[in-house]
Amino acid sequence: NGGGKGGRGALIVLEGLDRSGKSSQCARLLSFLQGKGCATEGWRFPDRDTSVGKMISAYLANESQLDDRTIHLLFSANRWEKRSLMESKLLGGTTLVVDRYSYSGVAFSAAKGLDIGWCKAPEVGLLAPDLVIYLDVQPEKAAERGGYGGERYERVEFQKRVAEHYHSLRDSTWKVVDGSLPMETVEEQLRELAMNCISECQDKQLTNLPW
Ligand code: FDM
Ligand code: MG
Repeated sequence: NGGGKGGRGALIVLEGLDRSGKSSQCARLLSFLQGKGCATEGWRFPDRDTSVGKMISAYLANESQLDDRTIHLLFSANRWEKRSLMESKLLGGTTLVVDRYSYSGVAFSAAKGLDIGWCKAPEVGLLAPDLVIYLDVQPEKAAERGGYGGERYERVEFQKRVAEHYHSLRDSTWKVVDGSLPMETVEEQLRELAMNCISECQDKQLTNLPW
């Protein structure tokens, strides 16, 4: 962990709508923490490199059609296939900065009309984040940011419903950051949240998602 105390790493998740700035902020946070000498890796879900991830990627690019529940379970499986590696990294003292996690899984599928309880069920037993940073940006504003890339879900009406579901998922591990502030301001807030989280969770047990 760079601190030399031998504690575990932190599981830090960034969530938010498409074009909320998550990926840029993850990259900035990652290089900041690495620069501080903290063992840190940047992860993202979906992880499009695995065979499950390739199916997800094709679905998102509209190159394949899948039933709503089927794609939901693939997104979940894509986290499950990474769970043991995630656990060993964290226990070994590496902090993970993760771009999207189970909250995306539930919010996006629930926005299609699937039952929330059903959406949460396959996430039970995955590792619980120590900190979830939600980059809060109005769906209309996000859409203005250079537009969407043409993937499935990149439509304002849909993103509005996703935002409502994200809202209902907020719990004590969430910190909401105003993603419409200048990039440097957001970056500064994330640095502080992350540093506090890393030092606080060194001696804390890893737990599973409480769903
Ligand atoms: N997405 C992402 C889901 O629908 N479920 C999930 O479990 C995850 C992790 O995939 F629209 C959606 C959210 C987004 C799309 O994500 C691709 P990226 O961050 O744009 O690659
Ligand atoms: Mg996207």
